[in-house]
Amino acid sequence: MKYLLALFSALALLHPATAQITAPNYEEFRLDAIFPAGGRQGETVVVEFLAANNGNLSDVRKVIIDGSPGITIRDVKNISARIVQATFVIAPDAVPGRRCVRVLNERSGLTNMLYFSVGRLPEIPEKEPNNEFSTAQDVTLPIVVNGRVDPKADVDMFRFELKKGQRIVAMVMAQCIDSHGQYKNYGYVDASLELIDERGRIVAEAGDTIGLDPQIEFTAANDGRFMLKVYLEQFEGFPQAVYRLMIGELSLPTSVFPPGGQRGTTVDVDFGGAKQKIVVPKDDRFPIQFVLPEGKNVADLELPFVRGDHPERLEIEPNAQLSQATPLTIPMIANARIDEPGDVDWYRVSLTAGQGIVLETIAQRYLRSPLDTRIEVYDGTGKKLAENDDGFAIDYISMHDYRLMDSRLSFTATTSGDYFVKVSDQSGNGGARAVYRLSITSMVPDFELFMYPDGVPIWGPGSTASLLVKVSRFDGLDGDVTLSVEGLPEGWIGSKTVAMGRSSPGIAYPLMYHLLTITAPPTAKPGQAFPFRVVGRADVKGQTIERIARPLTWYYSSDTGFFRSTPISRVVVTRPQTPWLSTSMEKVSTVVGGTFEVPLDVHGADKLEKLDLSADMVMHGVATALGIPQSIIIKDGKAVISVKMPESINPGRYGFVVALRWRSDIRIGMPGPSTRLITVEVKGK
Ligand SMILES: [Ca+2]
Ligand SMILES: [Ca+2]
Ligand SMILES: [Ca+2]
Ligand SMILES: [Ca+2]
Repeated sequence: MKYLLALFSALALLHPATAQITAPNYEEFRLDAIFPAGGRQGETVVVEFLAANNGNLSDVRKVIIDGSPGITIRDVKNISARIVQATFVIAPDAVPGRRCVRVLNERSGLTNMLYFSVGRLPEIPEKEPNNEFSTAQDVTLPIVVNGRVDPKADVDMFRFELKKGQRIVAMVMAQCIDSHGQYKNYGYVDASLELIDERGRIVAEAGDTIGLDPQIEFTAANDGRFMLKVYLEQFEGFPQAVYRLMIGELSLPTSVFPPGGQRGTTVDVDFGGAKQKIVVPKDDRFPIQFVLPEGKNVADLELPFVRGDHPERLEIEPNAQLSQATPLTIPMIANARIDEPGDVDWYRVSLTAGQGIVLETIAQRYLRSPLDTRIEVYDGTGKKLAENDDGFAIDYISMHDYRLMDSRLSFTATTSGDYFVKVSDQSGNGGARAVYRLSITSMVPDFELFMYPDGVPIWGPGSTASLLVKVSRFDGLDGDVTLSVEGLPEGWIGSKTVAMGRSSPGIAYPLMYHLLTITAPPTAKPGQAFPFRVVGRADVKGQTIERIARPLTWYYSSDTGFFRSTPISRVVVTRPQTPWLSTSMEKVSTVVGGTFEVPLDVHGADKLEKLDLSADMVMHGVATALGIPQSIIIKDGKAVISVKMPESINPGRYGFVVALRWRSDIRIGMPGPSTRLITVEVKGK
């Protein structure tokens, strides 16, 4: 294989004019694992970043951390093109909990984020070999062991002494920190845990206690030596199978209630019996924060806590009957729990004739609650008026912070009076972790934006890259949404586009996905990174409403990838890799099914005679190419591509780009190198 590759490279050098130019490979900036995935306050840890199999993080510049301060990074270096090493100096007062970390390099730009957790308990790395009873690693409790189940048949054993009556907890943290990298379970690490006594008997075991993560509680009946064994289903270890194993005489709260709070308030919460206050920042738009219980001998398991914008309340149990309904006012968020499988919760709200409301649950999304909620609305006589099970359409990025079994329901009262809302569960789950948040708000047209990737690579100074924006419209937002890239430094150019709504003629189904572009000035330097934001604006009843797109980071998985919300999007300059394009065209007019030509300047292609190019526009679904890629002749650095509008397109305004042949799929946020966004006005025939 190596020989063949070398042969092809040699041929390419011999015949540059006919060589196939391949656009940058977007998987190059995919980061699959970080090891260890955490470290203790006050300690210095050497951390390794592992890129995808065909990843390339050459000429690493730095590691970027978003989140609480307290980690200083030094000695960032490439071990290989795929592996980067850095030293994390964790301050003694570093806020415990997770941060988002990424690798910035000159080859592929900025990676997706992975989590690195700052802990309070002693930590050690696992020491192989530890696969047998005889080679088990001795540990002193409490401890967090940073381990990896690799290679394939790897198991990891840890040995410790317990006294009679001593009660310990043990938990593998893997899924809860997004440890992933294989080709099943959406890529998650699915670990199992066994506690074995001196005689080799399994005295406790766990598989999927919290999501896919196993947790054991055990009280020793006698003094003795015990062994904890970490292994993966079917013993299929892999290099990205990173975990944090926590063991000790610890309290381990696995739920927090309420599971969220209003921005700008301090919330009294209960961590499995322990009271605490949680501060919810006023202006941070990120939808969640991760919270940790305080105190001595408390485990380092962070729990998601959702931020809201409305007054909050707790459900009042008992509320399993309509007559016991917890009263709600509008707007409000109720925090509640399905205490035992089959529990239902009733709420009451007073509405006037014609008043419209939106009811929505957050359970699986963000909170990772095991519930599959259902919302029903009843009148005072007990007659059902409306219901919703799963309220969110599934598409490629919608499952970005867990599954979509949460409910959403718009309802308009026909007569004035009390209405009753019933929330139930269809998963058969219940208990402390079976939490949800029910919001009730007035029905007004609105929209929500997501953008990805959150690290947009500019493949060389002066060039342009594309990014993707998703527009979700709610409750009758029929007007256009203008989308623009904002916050770039002087000299950089962000594009604008219009997402047409139903109020535009002929638009029965507004397009959900749209392209935008960012162009770097020629003076930009490889390794530079700048934050930016994508802003959407729409007119609602004479008022402009503005929404900022939520950046999503991309992890690979078994099918198309999965996403996480991240706090910030950045554009990053890399070294030039391939020829790149620009155009003098900003706007063009045509008719449905019409063709037109786009003049192109081809840069950095001195000896090339041809280049494979395509015109890309996000149509329905996720298809982007307007026709198949074309092999275009280059003359004196100029080229012309012919673009045909589909016969199926609705008249209106669209944005498209001409790009080097896409190496991969727009679904997973693969941007340019492309021209800047060109607006095409398509008229009816
Ligand atoms: Ca191991
Ligand atoms: Ca091992
Ligand atoms: Ca309840
Ligand atoms: Ca549901």
